[in-house]
This record gives sequence, structure tokens and C-alpha cells, in this order.
Amino acid sequence: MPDKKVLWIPRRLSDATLARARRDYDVIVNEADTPGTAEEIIAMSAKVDGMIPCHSEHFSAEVVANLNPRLKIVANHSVGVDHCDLAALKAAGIVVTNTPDVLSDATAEIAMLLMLGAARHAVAGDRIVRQGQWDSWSPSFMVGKQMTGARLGIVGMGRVGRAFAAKARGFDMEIHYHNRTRLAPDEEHGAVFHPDVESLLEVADFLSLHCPATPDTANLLNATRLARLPEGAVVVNTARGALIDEDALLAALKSGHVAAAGLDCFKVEPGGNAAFAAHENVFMLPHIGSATRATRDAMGFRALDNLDAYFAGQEPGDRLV
Ligand code: 8YV
Repeated sequence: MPDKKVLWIPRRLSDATLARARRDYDVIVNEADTPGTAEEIIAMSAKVDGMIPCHSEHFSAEVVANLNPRLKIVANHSVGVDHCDLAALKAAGIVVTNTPDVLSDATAEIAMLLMLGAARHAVAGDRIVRQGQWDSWSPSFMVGKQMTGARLGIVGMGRVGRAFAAKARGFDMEIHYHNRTRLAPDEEHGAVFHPDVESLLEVADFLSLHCPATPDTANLLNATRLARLPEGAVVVNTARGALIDEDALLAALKSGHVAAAGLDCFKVEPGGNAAFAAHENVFMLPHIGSATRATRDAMGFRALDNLDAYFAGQEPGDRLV
């Protein structure tokens, strides 16, 4: 029997993932579950053949320049790979994979939760009942924004965007989208394509972001673009904090131009942006879009499928570089 390949797993992945990894590989797991630092990534690269990082481990050009050639594959436990300098990894001859598809529904569910919660005063409503402050009622009490029949703008019609659109169709929303390329008619299911973000924003009573964080999409939602939204729009972000100019969103919330926001992602993570806490019309979650048991198992298995293929001399299904 050839020696087992060695893997580094810097975060505590699901039990099923770790059991399968331990069965098939020699595995070094960071049981402390702390984010892998640049120093740890570099040191581990001399000891392992592959790694399963999350979005919390950063493979910057500087880190990649210092990796030991023993490391052959970075099999990410995430769909987003903005924590990886793909060009540097490619130049270093390191294979990179991600875990698409398997987290689309879980993330779309969180986007739906955020949209509903933001539109219907979930934060203030919960606080009032929980703290025993629910002492009156009137017809104008906690009046929110109705989703049924409203226009939903989706930026990024990839797998998550499409899963979200499918759920929103169940709410009878009128779906509009912007994507780099127009979907085939049988994938659009009647959604209206906007070739530019600006025209999408003009019709988006609700706006949800589902595109990757790249240099091109940094601060995609800035003050100028926010101003194009209809008065009283609701903004949802389950993609990456880098997509939103947070100061501009705060200003739009303060003026009321944006009525509410639902945010699972922030520029600084962990931690978020304390300035949003002053606004009860902001429903916030700590980057848990893909955090369901079923999805975590599926993500771990997908990363292992990619590693298994690579070490068997095959092309990993989710190879990016
Ligand atoms: C994760 C994510 O929470 O897949 C992504 O891009 O942001 C999330 O699913 C995380 O990286 C889990 O490992």
C-alpha cells in the first residue's frame, strides 16, 4: 500500500467530513478551530500534500511565494475564493478547487430570511416582544414592505442567484437580474435581464447581491448606485462585504432612501460593522449562509472528492486553476 497523502485541515469541519478524511488520508486538524495564519499556512505547506482551507485562510501572493513545493492542491471548503490569489497559485503550479452547487440552497435560504426579516422589522419586533416592551398596538404599528408582487433585482445569476430566484418565485416576486451574460430562456423562468447594473437598480424594490468579490465588483454598491434604487428599497447581501460601500449604505439607511437591509457579510469579518447596530432596520447575521448540517457535510465531501480525484491522477471536478 502506498503511503497515505497528508492533508492539513485548519478549521473544524463537519464530523462526517473529518471521518472520511481520516479514513483516506493522514490528517492534521487544527482542533482549536482558529483561522490559519500566514505563518501556519507556510509552515504546513512543508508537511502536507493538500489543504482544505475555508474563506478564513488567506493565500495572498506573499504567502504563496513562500509555500513549500510539497503542497500540490488547495481544495477550498467554500465557493468564494477571494481569499486566494489564484494567479499566484497558478504560477506556483498549485491546483485550486472550490465547492460550488452544494451550498446554493442554504445560502439562498439565508438571503430569503434576511429579505423577510429586513422587510418586516424582525429585529425591532423580536426586541419588543423579548424585552416585554410590547405594550400597545395600532394599525400603523411595525408596518413593513410586502414582497409578494414586488420587483426583486438580483446581481449575479450564478448558482446561488438562480437558487434564490427560484425561492423568490414562490413569493410571486417579479424577478429582474443583471449578469455578465444573459441566461438561456429556459434558465430565466421569465426573469428580466438587465445588461447593466444601473438599469437593474432603477427597478429593484428589493436588491440581492450574489456575485463574487473581485477587483471589478469592489464597492459595486456605492453611493451613486444606491441613489438609483427606488425610494424605500431593501438591500440584501449574502455574497461578500467587499461588494458594498458600507458608509454609503449607512448614509442611505439614515436618510431613509434605503428602508432596510439584510446583511450576512461585512467588510471586516469576524466582527462586522458596529455602525449598523444603531439601525434596527438592519437585520444582521454572522456569515452563516452555508451553515446547515447537510450543506457543511456536502461541502466537506465535495472538497474531498476534488482531493481524491487529484491524487488519483484525474482532473478534479471543481478545478479553478
Ligand atoms: C463559508 C462562504 O462560510 O462558500 C463561501 O464562499 O463564504 C461560506 O460558505 C465558508 O468559507 C465555509 O468554509
